Amino acid sequence: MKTRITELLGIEYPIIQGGMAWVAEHNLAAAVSEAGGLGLIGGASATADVVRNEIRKAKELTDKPIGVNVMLMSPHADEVAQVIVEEGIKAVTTGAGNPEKYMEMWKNAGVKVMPVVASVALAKRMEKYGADAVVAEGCESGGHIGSQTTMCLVPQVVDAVDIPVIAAGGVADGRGFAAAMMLGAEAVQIGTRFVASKESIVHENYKERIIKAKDIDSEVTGRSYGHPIRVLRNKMTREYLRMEKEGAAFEELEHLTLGSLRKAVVEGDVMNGSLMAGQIAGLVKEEKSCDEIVKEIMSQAEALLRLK
Ligand code: TUI
Repeated sequence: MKTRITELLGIEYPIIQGGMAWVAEHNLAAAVSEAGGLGLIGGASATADVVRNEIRKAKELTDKPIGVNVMLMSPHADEVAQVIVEEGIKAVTTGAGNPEKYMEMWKNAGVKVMPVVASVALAKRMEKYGADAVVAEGCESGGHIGSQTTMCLVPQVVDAVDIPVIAAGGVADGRGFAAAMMLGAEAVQIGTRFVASKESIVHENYKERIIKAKDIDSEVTGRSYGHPIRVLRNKMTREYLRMEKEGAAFEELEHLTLGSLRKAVVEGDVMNGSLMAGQIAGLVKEEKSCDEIVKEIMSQAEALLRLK
């Protein structure tokens, strides 16, 4: 399937992997790229050296294009932005902020820039500053989220900009992919389904929580301080939401979640860890390889879109 995104990135299928903190490392990125999508290394809060190392390891596993996600709230964002240029990365997504200050450097280096946006206003601004595409991410997504749903956000962003739009949030199969195309998107970004993939290095306990998740199993913590994060419900979220309701101070809440994503991903602590996942976790029923996931989504979507 050809769209402006497959042309822009030189990939076979318009499927982009989310740049998930701790999860989007070299094995996953290489597997998604090998499957014909665009795999990404998630910069998260890692240092420039760690990101550089991940990029190099991914390149040992695949000759296909890989991208990097820059988490703009990271204290290391400036150096990671630089590493992208130094390592010859050709595609970047950004999250949790406004990447304006890096745009000129990336554009001059021939990097395709695809900021994640959660509003029409930011999408328009990104287009004005030279973005090649935008990822319109609805609040069904896991992790740090905006307030608008994918169904409402995507068509409004499509109408507001001329650059191609990638839909994110709530997509995990061919039906979600086809629906995103109907809304005017030219690719999808998928996170949760890849967290539970065979190549994902996430602890088996975390994958099992995704696979066993029901439709209503995610919660949003941190709304009161303007940092809403979607995770699967557990002991930590119950405690967090109770404290949040009682008006706990930001520092107290921060203390509760300190290192909690690492706990979930590395240690498999499903009681106290941050099990970041989108609402679509309820649809993920099996651990499959990235290649199986991409092929299954594409064949289901192509049948629905009557391309065959
Ligand atoms: O960034 C994400 N998802 C993430 S980042 C993350 S790691 C993290 N850890 C602790 C605290 C915060 C983050 C986990 N999940 N998705 C992309 C995304 N970007 N969603 C929403 C936004 C966004 C929101 C507001 C982007 C820009 C924005 O406004 C910027 C502005 O200046 O107007």
